Amino acid sequence: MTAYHPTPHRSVSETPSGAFWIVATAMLGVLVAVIGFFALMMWADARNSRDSASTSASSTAAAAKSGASSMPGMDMSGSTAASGGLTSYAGAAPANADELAAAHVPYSAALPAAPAGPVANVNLTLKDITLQIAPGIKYAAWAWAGGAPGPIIHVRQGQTVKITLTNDGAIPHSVDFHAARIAPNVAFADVMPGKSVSYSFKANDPGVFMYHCGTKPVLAHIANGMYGAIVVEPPAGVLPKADKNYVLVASEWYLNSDGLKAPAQFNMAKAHARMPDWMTFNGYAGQYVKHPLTAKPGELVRFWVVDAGPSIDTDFHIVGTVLNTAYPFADMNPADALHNVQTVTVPAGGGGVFDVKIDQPGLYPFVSHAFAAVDQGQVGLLNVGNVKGTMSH
Ligand SMILES: [Cu+2]
Repeated sequence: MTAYHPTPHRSVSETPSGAFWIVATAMLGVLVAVIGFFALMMWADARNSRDSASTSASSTAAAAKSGASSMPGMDMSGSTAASGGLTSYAGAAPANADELAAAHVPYSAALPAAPAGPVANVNLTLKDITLQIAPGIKYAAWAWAGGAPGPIIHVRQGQTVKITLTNDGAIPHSVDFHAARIAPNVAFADVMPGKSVSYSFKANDPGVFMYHCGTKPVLAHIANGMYGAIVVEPPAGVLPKADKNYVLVASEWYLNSDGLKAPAQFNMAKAHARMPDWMTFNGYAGQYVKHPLTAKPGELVRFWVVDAGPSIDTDFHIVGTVLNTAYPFADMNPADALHNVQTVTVPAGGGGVFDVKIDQPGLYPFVSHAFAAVDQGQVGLLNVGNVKGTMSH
């Protein structure tokens, strides 16, 4: 905080130099102060978004600290040649991208049933795995045994959630549940490769919550795919009964190559600069455009949305309708809900729940209306009434 000096010329004006030097050094002082100010702003807003030697050194040190310096799936070298710098690989696609999109098996967005009884046992396995994040785009992820996001977890308010986390990855990981009120230094502690850990918490707070690996550097672990959603459903009767429940986890991907031939890896410089190559719902660009979610006309469709980030908010919007009821920030108290609103922000690390009833058959895109996100893949379709065709909105 010392870089900005409000009176940079004071000491200069006190010295008995010639007028030229007084003016010249005063101007230099102002220049230094201005540069210092902007340097501070850049540091605060996008730490080390450029490939500087210090970026390289600090990133490598951070990686070394977590034992991650030589891990596949993490390019933290910071050098332009190795990491791709800030080159965008958005929109890269092989010639047969359309075929690949059609053949892709979409992540199931349907909310699974909550287990019965007082305890919900949840087993999670972390794994280094090569994923497809867009048609023909391979990414060497640190994720879950089933890919990214991790499994959708559904429990009922008041149930005890018993988490068992197994680390099948090559470096330490952990799991942080936003739905828990628990000492994080104990429950969310690092688990060594090959080891497991268990902890329990009571799901007293209803909503949809993020869970994620909280091992440092957290930005890299989340961006690599170590996130998911847990729905804590309030008791029957609190919310109107939904005919369809869909869970969407929004996230960003930062690539060090196009991922067409060899799998891309994580690019820390682009993550710091918040310049994703791809943005997705449930881990794969545009998967519900080719494979739409479905509803019948007049059904109550409930979207449980988590924005895993790591850094960019999701402005949830459904084209062609208005959100009948929104539970912003996944505050499930009906008295706090909003009605008949167009777009609601889901913050990075937060959730939101949205009810819609659509009478007219058609194809209704759901998007983050921060529209760069749509171009980068954060778009899907709700097919109401089993209509034919597709659209490219
Ligand atoms: Cu991790």
